[in-house]
Amino acid sequence: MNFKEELQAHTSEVERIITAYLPKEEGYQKTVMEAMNYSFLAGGKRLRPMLMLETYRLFAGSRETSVVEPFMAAIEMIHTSSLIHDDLPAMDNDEYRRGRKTTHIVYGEAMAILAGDGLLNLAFETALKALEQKPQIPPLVKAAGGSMSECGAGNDAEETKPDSQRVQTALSILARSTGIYGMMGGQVVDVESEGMPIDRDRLDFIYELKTGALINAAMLIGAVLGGADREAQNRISEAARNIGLAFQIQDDILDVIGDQAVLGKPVGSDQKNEKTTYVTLRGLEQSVRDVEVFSNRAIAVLEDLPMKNTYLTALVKYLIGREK
Ligand code: GRG
Repeated sequence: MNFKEELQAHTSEVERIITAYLPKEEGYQKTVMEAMNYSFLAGGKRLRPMLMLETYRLFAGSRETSVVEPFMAAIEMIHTSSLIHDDLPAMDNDEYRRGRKTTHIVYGEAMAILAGDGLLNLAFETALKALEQKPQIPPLVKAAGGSMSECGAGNDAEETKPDSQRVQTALSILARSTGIYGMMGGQVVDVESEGMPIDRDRLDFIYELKTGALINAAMLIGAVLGGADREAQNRISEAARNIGLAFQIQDDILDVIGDQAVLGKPVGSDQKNEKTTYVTLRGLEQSVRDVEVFSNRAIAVLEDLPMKNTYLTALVKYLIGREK
């Protein structure tokens, strides 16, 4: 299988997992469920749940995935919720997303606001389902030591402990990364920075929160649920920070030189909204180099870990030249 085929197979696997948590379109409030499902099912790369699953596998190996699955759906719901709100007239005012008319164009503004709210809340309802999974006994996986070593193996107390503590940690990462200290906080500064020049510090702050926080949450939750120890979690965060920056800079680049038919959303949105981006601040060529630098830093961190997931590393490499 070449990488494109592998990516397709992994995307299908993620789709199968996350769509199982969507609401049935029924009851008096059926319209909002339709609007939520419309946006969620429009496609998208499913990058965040994929990063979560593959980081989980990096530490958990081939152990079953039921504990991470509700979190995969939850993070994609939060991401989709943010896209719906980001496209609203009060924000970027965009008409196309994921190759379709945006939610407010199809369902009206009020229903789009409610669909975003609905997905955000459903995300936490869904993540909580991880507590209903039968307890697993994932061993702690250490970052250091040269080989994959397990703490707690042979220790009765650790062996019988449900992973509810890891789920609790994962829930708190998800909540904090979504709100004012994470994605939403970044969006606030982004909105306030429109129409004025900003420096690199402020731009990096926006990127690390607006885009980076959910990417970090995805990988860190995968690591926590997979049983990574604190040192390994820190290294995953370092990799995720670089992936998040590279991903947003590539988003800036594609907004200038991308193809709307491939992207599924309009190009030129940043210019329309008078946004400072990496491209306006550092130029196109330097931005392309920046994507490579940040991605290579992330790859180096992943390759330095004693445990390996070759697909995860290949995915980060692939993202450098992504066209959508
Ligand atoms: C939902 C709590 C809450 C707040 C919303 C509007 C908003 C606050 C935040 C916007 C955040 C945002 C849109 C950041 C940009 C991140 C980004 C690069 C999105 C594109 O992600 P892709 O390329 O999209 O992964 P697909 O469609 O492939 O999933």
